[in-house]
Amino acid sequence: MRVLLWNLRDFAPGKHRVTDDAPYGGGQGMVMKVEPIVAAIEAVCQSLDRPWRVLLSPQGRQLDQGTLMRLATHEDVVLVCGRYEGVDERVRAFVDEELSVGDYVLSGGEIPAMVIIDAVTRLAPGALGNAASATDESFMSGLLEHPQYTRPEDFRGMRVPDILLSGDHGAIAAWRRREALRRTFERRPDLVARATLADEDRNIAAALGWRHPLPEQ
Ligand code: 4F9
Repeated sequence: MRVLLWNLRDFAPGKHRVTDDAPYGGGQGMVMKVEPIVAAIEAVCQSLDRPWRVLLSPQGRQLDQGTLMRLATHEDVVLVCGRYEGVDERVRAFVDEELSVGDYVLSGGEIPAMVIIDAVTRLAPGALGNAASATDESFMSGLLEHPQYTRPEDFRGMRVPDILLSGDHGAIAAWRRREALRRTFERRPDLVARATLADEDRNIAAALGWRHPLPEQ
């Protein structure tokens, strides 16, 4: 996989290579101009077969693992970085989708673009640990991770749960599943409705006192 960086200012004419301007209608801040952004998108896409163009902006749909998996299926993804004050509305006609990494203010879309690059890179076939974690992630799909421990067995009296030292792989898998469900129920009840659950998970949910409907499989 390759990551190429393009500087928007290289697509802005004039000595000062200006990429922003005052908003029509007045108001605070500056707006990213449409011509340099569209010139950049067109230049970048020219040599690509079927590029997928993404605008990073707080107005986009929020990124999730499913969206990242879909992005990973494209041969080429073009990440267009806006600014918080915003890009000219007409830019939106030149991208395929608009994505946000969350509801907070950043100074630009560059760090959100890096979030996508990192998350998509680790999905690529051949990425370190990709085969094993893909299997785990489909099993655990939509749940938080179970608690993890490594040496030492005892840190200032905080002991690793005995079950993890037992060598009983079946019991360990069951414990991990239960703890993943417990964590998700406690911390992210919003994820439960969309998670992929096994039949056994329904019993675990009942044992954990989960009183809400679980997703049908
Ligand atoms: C982009 C924030 C995507 C969150 C772009 C300022 C942004 C952003 N997700 N903030 N420009």
